[in-house]
Amino acid sequence: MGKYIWKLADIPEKEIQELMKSLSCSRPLALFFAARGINHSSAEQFFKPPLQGLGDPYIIPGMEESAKRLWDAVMSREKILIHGDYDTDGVTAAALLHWVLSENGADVSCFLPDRIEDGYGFTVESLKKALAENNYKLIVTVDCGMSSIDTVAFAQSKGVDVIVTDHHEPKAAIPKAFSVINPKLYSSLLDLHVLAGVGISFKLCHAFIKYGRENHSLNDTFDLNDGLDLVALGTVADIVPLTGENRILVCNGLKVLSRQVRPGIRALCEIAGINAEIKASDITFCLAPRLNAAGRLGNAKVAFDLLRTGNIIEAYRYAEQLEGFNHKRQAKEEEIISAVSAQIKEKVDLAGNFSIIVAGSDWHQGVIGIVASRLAKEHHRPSLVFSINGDLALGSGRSVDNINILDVLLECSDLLERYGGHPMAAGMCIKTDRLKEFNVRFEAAVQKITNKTHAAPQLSIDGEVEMRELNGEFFSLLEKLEPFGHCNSQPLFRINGLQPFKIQSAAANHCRGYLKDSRENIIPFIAFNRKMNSLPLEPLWDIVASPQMNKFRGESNPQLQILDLCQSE
Ligand SMILES: [Mn+2]
Repeated sequence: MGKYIWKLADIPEKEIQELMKSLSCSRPLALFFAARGINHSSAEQFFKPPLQGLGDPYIIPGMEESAKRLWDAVMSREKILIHGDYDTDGVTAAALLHWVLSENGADVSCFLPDRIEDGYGFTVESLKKALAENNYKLIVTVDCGMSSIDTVAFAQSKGVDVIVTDHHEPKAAIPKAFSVINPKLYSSLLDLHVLAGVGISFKLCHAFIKYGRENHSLNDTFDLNDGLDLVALGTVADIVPLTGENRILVCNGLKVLSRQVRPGIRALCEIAGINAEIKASDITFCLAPRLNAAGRLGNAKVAFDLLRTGNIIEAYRYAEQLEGFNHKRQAKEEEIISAVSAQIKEKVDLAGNFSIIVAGSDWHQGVIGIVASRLAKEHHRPSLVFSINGDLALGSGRSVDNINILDVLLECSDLLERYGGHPMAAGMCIKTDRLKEFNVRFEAAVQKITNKTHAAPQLSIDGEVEMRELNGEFFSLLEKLEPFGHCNSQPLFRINGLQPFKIQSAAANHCRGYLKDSRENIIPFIAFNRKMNSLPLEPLWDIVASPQMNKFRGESNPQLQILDLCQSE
């Protein structure tokens, strides 16, 4: 077997045959659809996700009253404050709402907390800061606020209305705000649980425009669709499923983004070296890291200003600042990684342990999460990175499939000052002198949950195909299956009995070559992070691979990207 556990989608062949007939499509495409729960009736919308497919924003409770409240503020010139977050989702959510409100006559400002000074979320301290500066009468939170019970109570007691918009999991207590807009409060809105913070912000904007047209004779010249570039950015960056309404928002948003109308987007793309059509992967690997770098190493305000400005000269200045933050982020990351590697070599028994915990003095808080995520990926186990600052240590943890890190932390929660997050990612704070005991307890909790078995990572495979089934028609349709990302990964197939030839190294760590099936069909392949000497010596391989178009010097050719392989069974 290869590096991964190969997990083939288990769908009866009869169902595949029926899909092929009803969609008149090839077998690989039917496998792709079936593995992802797409059927005859949803396939058309999958290929061409229409904007009309977006639901009425008013179906989310609190939406219509909030739209009315915003218009009341516009009409009476009340000052509105948007309270966002420092990551790309929070910044784009804030920038979108700020753009829509200010273009329609609102007196609106924006506050983005500082990761180190203010910490995450809508807090009493950040609210006091904001109120000291201005006489706000209405605050809208985006991408945060769900757990800000005290802050909302404080605001309302000062006569400030708060509209909470958030997509984070609600806890037992809900803030008593003017309105709380979060589809996750309602099981009937399950379809909308996929939305990111910026997706909910878009819904509020949609409701605001709708209310304006119906009640304030707002004319039709304002086009909300021009803001879909921001929605695509935040949605892809936040790693929410690219299914349902997110697919509609991102597909259409990428088209707007690719036009690079917003000066900030234009400047950022130029600095990031993107000059073609923008794909979801460009957001993940090029745009989001630069926008996030502001909140990590500098101030998220720079990312917000970049997205807000209408001035191209200003935009280039902000983009250069982001580039600077990103370089600094990379340098800090490498610095911590090399310290961490030394620590692991010296102190961590990788074979005997089921988790990794490392700690260092004053490691940059904005970067430890990225380091934890690299460790979890490389060693495939829950990984925590602590930055020790005097008596307290702040930690960031990342987990792997099937291990809910919150469950693990709950087992040692008596040692923690506080913790929170998602099943795959969490933050925590602990007294430094308790770290040692925590290491032992955390490892024990992971051992208990995993039953002391090292599970290899899995590859979810759409099905088994013959190489000849991946024909020109299939490759020509590939683009229509995009955007690829969370919950819509690239098609992945198992293909058996292929003969490799003309294998050569590509860059330092990769290799490429050709594959031939028993009928002499030939296709090139690329295998990343595999050196030639790690390949099976046997004449025939079984592979797990993604078919893709290799774009090089203006030419586009089919190839297979091998993710895993072994000798033929
Ligand atoms: Mn978010």
